[in-house]
Amino acid sequence: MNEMDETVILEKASEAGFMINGEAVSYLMSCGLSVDALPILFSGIDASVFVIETSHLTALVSELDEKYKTVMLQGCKNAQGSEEAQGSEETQEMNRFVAKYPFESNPVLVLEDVSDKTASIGEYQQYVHYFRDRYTRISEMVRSRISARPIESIMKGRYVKPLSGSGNAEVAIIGMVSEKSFTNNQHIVLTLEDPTGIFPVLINRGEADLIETAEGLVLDEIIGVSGSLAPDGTILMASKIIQPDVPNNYISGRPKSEGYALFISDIHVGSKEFMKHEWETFIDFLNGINDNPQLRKIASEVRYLIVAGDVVEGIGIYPGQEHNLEITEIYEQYRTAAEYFRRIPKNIHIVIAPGNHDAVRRAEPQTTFEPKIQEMFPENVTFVGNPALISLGGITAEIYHGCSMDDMVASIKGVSYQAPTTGMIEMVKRRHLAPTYGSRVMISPEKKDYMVIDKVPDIIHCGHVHTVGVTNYKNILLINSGTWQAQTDFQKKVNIMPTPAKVPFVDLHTRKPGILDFNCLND
Ligand code: D5M
Ligand code: FE
Ligand code: ZN
Repeated sequence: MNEMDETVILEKASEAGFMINGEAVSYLMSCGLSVDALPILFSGIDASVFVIETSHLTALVSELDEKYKTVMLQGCKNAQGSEEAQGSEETQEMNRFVAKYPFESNPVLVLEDVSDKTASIGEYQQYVHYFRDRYTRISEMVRSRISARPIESIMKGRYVKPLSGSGNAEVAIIGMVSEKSFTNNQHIVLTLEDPTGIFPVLINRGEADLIETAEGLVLDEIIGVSGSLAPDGTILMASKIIQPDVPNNYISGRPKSEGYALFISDIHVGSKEFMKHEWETFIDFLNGINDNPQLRKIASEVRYLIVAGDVVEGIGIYPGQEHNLEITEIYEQYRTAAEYFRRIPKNIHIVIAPGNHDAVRRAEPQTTFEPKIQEMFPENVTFVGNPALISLGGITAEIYHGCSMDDMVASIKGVSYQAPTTGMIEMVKRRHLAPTYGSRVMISPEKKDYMVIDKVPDIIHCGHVHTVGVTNYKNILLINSGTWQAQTDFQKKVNIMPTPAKVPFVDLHTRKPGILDFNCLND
């Protein structure tokens, strides 16, 4: 566990998109919080704040003190040894554990999911359809953020001649970044493409801000560029780059709800590194078996458990995996996982989506589990594909396992495995869960692009990178739910440090997030 020091505070503030002044840093160091509390704390600060001052923090810290600090630290204390304490007040209270919300009061509506509709045949026409759909939907979002009047299509742009004497009139084009390169003089040249053609854009090396933005662009994302045409009309000299993103003042119309939703992923049942003991402590917690009254109260009010993929370790996922398997048969892995899920209280509505270790097609969007697997699980489970947009009694959540994070860590400065919400912010900026086609993520060109973030959800939930992170970005709660698998040899080699056995949750009434920690060092 990291020590709370100045560097960590600055780092976490920056991950949350803020700067922080010296006084506020000293204040935080004096509060005795756990490092895990920082992202939650910063998620409560309004996005319009630029530099965090002490005054932004005091109320949030006192709230956190009562509500989340202890919860985060004590998730691991289960009621082991309570047999000796038979008859004690605590045991009696535990025996009275009653779930507050019956299953019928915890509806899940699947708003979008490819599972029943996959029609990909991988032919050229299919690619054309796929990219046209992506372009049409995202370019609309860009259009609404662009101040200059965009040229209707790139094809027409070729015939726009700068008026003589007013060569710097502002024009704009919207297109997909199909190439990006540095010239010998360190300018950046982008090729933008729309359904009608391509057009080059020059970003002058003298414009430091623009260069930084352009460096962060990834292939196949859709942007708008405004600027002036070069005198011969063949290239656009950029003065502004516009990503679709979400408006700064975005406020969702989501209704107030109540109870709790819990978010997990990457359980990896069947792996030798699967943390059985911590996982069982979590299942006990859900059943009210825990010696912390605050946790028992939360458990009694849990309505939803969302699982974002990698339910099992799978087989044949990477070379040499057989040495890491405790259960070597895929259906046996699912039977074991299903047994665990049968021990979860029946009132909790569970939603399960697949990940890259699960036994579904590898290409994204991934369809859901075959009936043979679904039948093993209890009736309070709803299966969806990856990604899927669901509504939890009115609060919308986009679930995506998160394989595109591997691409983003590799290609975008500032995106790291240790701070998984940094990658999720990049998804929102591009309004796309996996912008780059044909890189590490295998994408199947469906007629519709299911990875476009069309309606802005209240919550985006990813997994895959095995680290926990919670951030508020423009009123969207970004959650990465970590893992239940200890560090593997592969992860050791590439220096990935997982943060296992932690469960992010959202209080659906206050919409505030928290993290439960089931690491049981002393049990
Ligand atoms: O992914 C678990 C973690 O390992 C996640 O942080 C990504 C990382 N990972 C997985 N495969 C690769 C490759 N091929 N290169 C780099 N990093 C990788 P999981 O899906 O559970 O295996
Ligand atoms: Fe995983
Ligand atoms: Zn994964």
